[in-house]
Amino acid sequence: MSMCRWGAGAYARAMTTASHGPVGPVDSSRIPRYAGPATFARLPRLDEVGGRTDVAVVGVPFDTGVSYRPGARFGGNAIREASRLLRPYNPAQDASPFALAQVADAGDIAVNPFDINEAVETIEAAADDILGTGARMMTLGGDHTIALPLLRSVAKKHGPVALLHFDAHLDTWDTYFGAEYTHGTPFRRAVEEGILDTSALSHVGTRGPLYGKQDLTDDEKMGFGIVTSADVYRRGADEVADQLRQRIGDRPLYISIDIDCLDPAHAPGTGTPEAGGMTSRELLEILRGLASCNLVSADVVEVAPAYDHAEITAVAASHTAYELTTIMSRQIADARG
Ligand SMILES: [Mn+2]
Repeated sequence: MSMCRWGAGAYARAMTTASHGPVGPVDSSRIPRYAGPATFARLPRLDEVGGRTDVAVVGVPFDTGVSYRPGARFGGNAIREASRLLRPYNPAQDASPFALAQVADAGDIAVNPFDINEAVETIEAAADDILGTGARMMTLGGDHTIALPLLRSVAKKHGPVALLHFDAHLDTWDTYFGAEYTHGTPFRRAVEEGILDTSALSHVGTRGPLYGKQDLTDDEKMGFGIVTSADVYRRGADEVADQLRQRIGDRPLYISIDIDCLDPAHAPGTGTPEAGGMTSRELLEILRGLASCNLVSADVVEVAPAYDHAEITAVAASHTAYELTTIMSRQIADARG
């Protein structure tokens, strides 16, 4: 029988697998990167690894919580498409993340685009299912509303978690137009619900005009420290990472990355851009400096591909998710000894 050289069968056979080890990405020396379905980093789907994985890459196509430009519902698949370029060895962390642990693409959580409350409930329930299998989550948004149900689920498992929030904005506002659940309010809700460890909360990359000084006062009362994008520029990524690491210690850590933490030059494809942001190099270097932290799950949100150019934003987001996945894979491998 002649071997089929195309289609799903050929694609599955080209997945790199160490004997009894994790199923890795499709081998790009056999099937070019631009061919075949765009799972994250060309990794297997969850069903192709028997429904069990150490790190689940999950999309949440939801952007009903945005206050300005919509479009982040398409972010997850734009990141997956850009992630075709990711290669299996990460020299910056001296690790092969997809060989150290099983990483699989768990597809998207299907949420109601017309009912935010129901969407938030659906995301929490789906996250409970995934975390319940023992997997860590690498979530691709979606707008920032989704961080609240993800944090609820993570806190059920780990207790209140330390939070590192990379964003141009505080996202600790109270309500918009009377709505409690929006992309500008998830972390105030999370503090109110007691699911964050308020001794280890930081915003990174903050900048831009606010409604008033009270925004900062309120935010500080909730326990947040702020590393502005100017701080990152002046002090450098290493010093910032050192300071963050000291604040976090060995607490279970959740990292939430709004891609608008980057300057619009590095991430034009987003809903609420602000001038004067970090470079993608600074963001990646800070993350690498946090490799020893106990990262239990993470998200990358607010990629809105309709405003992107040449996949600039989606490429930055895919590399960001890659660094986060590498941190988790290394820790999983270390814990196994
Ligand atoms: Mn945000």
